[in-house]
Amino acid sequence: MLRPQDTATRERKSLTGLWQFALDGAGEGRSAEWFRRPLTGAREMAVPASFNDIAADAAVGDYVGDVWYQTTVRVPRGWDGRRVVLHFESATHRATVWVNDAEVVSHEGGYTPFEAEVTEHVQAGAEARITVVVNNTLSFQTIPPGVIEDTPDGKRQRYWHDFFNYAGLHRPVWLSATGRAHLTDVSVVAGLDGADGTVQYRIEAQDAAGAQVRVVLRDADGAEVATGTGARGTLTVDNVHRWAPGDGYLYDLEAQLVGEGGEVLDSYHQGVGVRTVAVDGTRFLINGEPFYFTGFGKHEDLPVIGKGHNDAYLLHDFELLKWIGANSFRTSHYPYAEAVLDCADRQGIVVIDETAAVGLNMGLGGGIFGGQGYTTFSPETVNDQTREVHAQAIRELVARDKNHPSVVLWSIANEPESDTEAAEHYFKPLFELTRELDPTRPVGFVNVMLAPYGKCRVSQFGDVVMLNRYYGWYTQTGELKAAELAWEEELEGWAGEGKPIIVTEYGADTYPGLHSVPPQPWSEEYQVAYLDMNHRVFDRIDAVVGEQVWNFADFATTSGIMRVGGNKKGVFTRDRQPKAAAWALRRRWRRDD
Ligand code: GCB
Repeated sequence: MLRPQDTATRERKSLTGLWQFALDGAGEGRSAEWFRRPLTGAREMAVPASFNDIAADAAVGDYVGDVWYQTTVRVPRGWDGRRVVLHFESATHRATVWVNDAEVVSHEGGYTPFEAEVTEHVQAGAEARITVVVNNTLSFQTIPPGVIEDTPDGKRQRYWHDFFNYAGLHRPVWLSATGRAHLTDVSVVAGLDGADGTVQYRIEAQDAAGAQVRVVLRDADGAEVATGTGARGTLTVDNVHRWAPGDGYLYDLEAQLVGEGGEVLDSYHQGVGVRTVAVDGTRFLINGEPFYFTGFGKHEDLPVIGKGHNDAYLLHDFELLKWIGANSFRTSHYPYAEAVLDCADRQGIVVIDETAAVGLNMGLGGGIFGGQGYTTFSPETVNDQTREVHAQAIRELVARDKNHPSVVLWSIANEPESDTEAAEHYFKPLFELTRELDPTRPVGFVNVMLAPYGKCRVSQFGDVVMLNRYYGWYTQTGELKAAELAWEEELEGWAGEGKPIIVTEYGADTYPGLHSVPPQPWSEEYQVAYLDMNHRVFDRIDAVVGEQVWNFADFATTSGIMRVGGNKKGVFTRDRQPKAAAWALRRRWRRDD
């Protein structure tokens, strides 16, 4: 699947804006065929945005079930005879779509794109009604998992991840047009050969009998540096400008479909960063050079719009990453909007790209300790069907993000149960699948402190060890000396595995404006002292090749006695103001300043 683009042969029309929106508490909309007419009793809803926080109403905020979105779009007159596609960058967690009265597509999984060709259902120059039923229910057969419980307060969605279950149309929606003969996929794999670069490409097309593929690679100034013909091939770039952390240099690969008479039937542009990634013993290499990750686990989370994509915050967050000296982040705990990865590509920020497999661990409640009375892996809970949904989530993630130079490592799950035989059986094939889909990037998963060194049975499958640890917060709370000893001892154990270690989470909840001497948990001073302790430990262990603080910013969670207006481990507040820790990290990460 190719993202909609405006090119010499393609057009796109954005469907972002205000749509009609209705809750379907009785679950009657599908059988009553709400898609056949304007939604009755509808209110307006912004797209892109989570629907939850827009209305000041708990009935919307905590709603579980089907919600309906509807809009009308006038198909451009000039699209007569064109192939028309309706493209959703995401619908959380699943959706079915109708164009006028015709059902055109359904999709499972809240963070990857899907589309349908709708040519036969629309008419150039005429309006089309687009109706989407989005469902936010989580079960043991969804990624992430959850269960619905009936309570005196109504239907409640329970889940084992520590962020609010925002839902809706979180990302842009597009109507786009191509010719009948069109490109359907572009894959690139870059390599280095001394000072030169190589770009292997593979182009796919449909309804293109008799047509030829031509590719043109241009540098950032638009100068042609290599060309090729045929659906597959390798281009060589003399004296290549490498993509590197802090230097997001991109070439542009234009793929063209050329007809028998030499006419360009389709044209698509793909950014290409020429860089290599490898693991060598305990080192993580980018372009053959050891790389040390600094940065954060982030969230897509904002006041009012929840997980809705917002370009202004996108840029501001990247400015703050630069300000603080971060060179990387993890897309905890789901694939982020593609615009985020594009920005990382352009700015030379390194990304650990994660699936939405979070909370496959019944030892954790809402990301916090405390069993929930379920067994993680069993025929009734996380089972073979769940694994297939998980596998599909991996396929869609790799298909979507394979060409991003910023993505250097796949994380196939966050903090699953990993100390049991059942976990080993569940995960082995998923690691194999990921490697088969993308042999060019290392693969890992993020280990939880319930499966410490010596107990984990899944880390054997990873190319790197990724650890989330809260010594000095969830354990040894307020006792940083004890925490330091215990943390170092565990890390020494992992270092003996001979793989690079990235500490993908360490953090302390901090209430902004709370101060104390001596540093007490929840104060800004404690967050600084806690991070300092962690850094002393990391600096003593060579195998540690990265530190990503939990979290970049405070974020919304379900309510609970462990959460004060959400998770407060942010180094920035939810509205992106720095806590004292932000200045401390800046001093450590930006030694130039
Ligand atoms: C974790 C989870 C993360 C939580 C965090 C916390 O280990 O991966 O989703 O938010 O801990 O703050 O408890």
